Amino acid sequence: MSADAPLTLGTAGHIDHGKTALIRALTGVDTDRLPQERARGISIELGYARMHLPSGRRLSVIDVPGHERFVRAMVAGATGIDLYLMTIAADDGVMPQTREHAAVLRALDVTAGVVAVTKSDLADPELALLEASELLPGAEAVAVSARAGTGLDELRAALDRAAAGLPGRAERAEPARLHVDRVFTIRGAGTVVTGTLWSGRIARGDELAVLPAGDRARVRGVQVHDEAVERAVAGQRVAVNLTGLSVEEIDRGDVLSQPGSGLAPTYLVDVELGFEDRAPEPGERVTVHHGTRETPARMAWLGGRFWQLRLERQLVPARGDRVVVRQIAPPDTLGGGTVLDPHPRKHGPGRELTARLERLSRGEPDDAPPPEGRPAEPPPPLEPAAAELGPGALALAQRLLAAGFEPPLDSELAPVDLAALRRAGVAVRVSKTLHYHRDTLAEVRRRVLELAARGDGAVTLAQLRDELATSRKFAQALLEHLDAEKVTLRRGEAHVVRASALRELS
Ligand SMILES: Nc1nc2c(ncn2[C@@H]2O[C@H](COP(=O)(O)OP(=O)(O)OP(=O)(O)O)[C@@H](O)[C@H]2O)c(=O)[nH]1
Ligand SMILES: [Mg+2]
Repeated sequence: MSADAPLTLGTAGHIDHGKTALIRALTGVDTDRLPQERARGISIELGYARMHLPSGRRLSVIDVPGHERFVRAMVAGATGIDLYLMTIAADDGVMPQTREHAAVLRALDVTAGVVAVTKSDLADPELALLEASELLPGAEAVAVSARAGTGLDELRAALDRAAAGLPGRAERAEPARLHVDRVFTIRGAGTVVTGTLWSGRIARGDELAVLPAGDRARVRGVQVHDEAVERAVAGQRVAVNLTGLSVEEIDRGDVLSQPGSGLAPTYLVDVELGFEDRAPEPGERVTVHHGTRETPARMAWLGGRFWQLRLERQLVPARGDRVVVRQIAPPDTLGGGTVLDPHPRKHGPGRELTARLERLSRGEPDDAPPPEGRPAEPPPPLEPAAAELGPGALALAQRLLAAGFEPPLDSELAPVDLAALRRAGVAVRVSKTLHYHRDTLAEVRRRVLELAARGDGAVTLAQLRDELATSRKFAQALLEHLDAEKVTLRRGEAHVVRASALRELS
């Protein structure tokens, strides 16, 4: 353990409970940078500041928005933090997002933190202090006022006590990994991404892989809180200037990792979960958050506390990572847990499987062969004919795969690469303007057959749209393609699955 190891602190709490004002009082930094944030008086994006505690401990602060519509930003911000600063306004008490943020912190296993009862110049803080001890037992609670400047020293001391037991991440010998939370360009510098460095180090000159697409980029410069550094270490807020990659080729939610780290995108994850008030129904559609990315998913129950998450968009998890599971409508946090197997096969419950998951849950090495089942990942993307594809075409294949059910328009793609991919059978024309990766189409076909099997043997445009969580435009192109491929037959509104295709299911 090192008292020097940098830590990341995340704010939490209901809208308007004084998170941003408190961070400004503690650090001098106004984390609401956007004009619309200043105009509306609410936080929309994640904000960043740094803080030095009296002990000398350095903290990177992530200030999250409290609005119920921005919980996904809160989860993305909270995902790499070491400790929390929960605010509860003295004049308002515990409110829905106070509870939901507390649930997210539990789901992420962020157990160290402090509660600030804010606005104690407006109301007696006693009641809110009591509520705090019920909501987050074990956390110190301090009454403060950002306006009057009271309680700030007590709060800093409490933060120091909460931080004292935390080892930080810097000394873990793990490959570099950063979950991107912002991407932008700086004139003269090019593409810059920011995020919390979860593990490892990033230094100027390093080559990094961008997942899930698999592109490579080189690090031209590294900054920690606006200061250029030779290298950034785990636990720090980092801005990385990348060469060889345009802003269009990288998104919030992507993962920068050291090549050879073993990280790979996946549509399936076996997890161990705990829930707040209710467990999802087996088969329920939920939102799964991991790192700074989220995706709709189906919950397949594996028995006990074990589940398989069948993801609609790929995540890039490692064993031991935390995930948050949220209800789609009305949005609310159900719970969360730990990734046991980031690349399982598609399977249901089974005695051998349970025994293996129990072993993984205890942290034992994963030496058992995976249980029998259908391979989770689509077959290896490239056939012998495709082995001669150039780097441009390979990158395009990855891009199509990563785009999932919503591929870019042909007009946005390099025609030479697209033609090469089509010849190799990797890209398949689905409409006049769209190509899909063939693995994505295989997934669509599987989903259509499943949907039809659950219903009356047919699917409608609206059903497929909802199933794939996409727009009518993509769902329509896909259904027309399946009609043309003789998987389905159009009868009015319905696309009836043909008997020949149905046999695939049995
Ligand atoms: N009187 C008083 N007002 C405060 C205090 N702290 C914050 N406020 C006011 O409360 C309002 C909301 O404060 P913010 O800091 O923006 O709240 P927030 O939690 O960051 O809000 P979101 O980020 O939108 O969730 C602002 O008008 C602040 O000036 C305080 O200690 N005393
Ligand atoms: Mg705010």
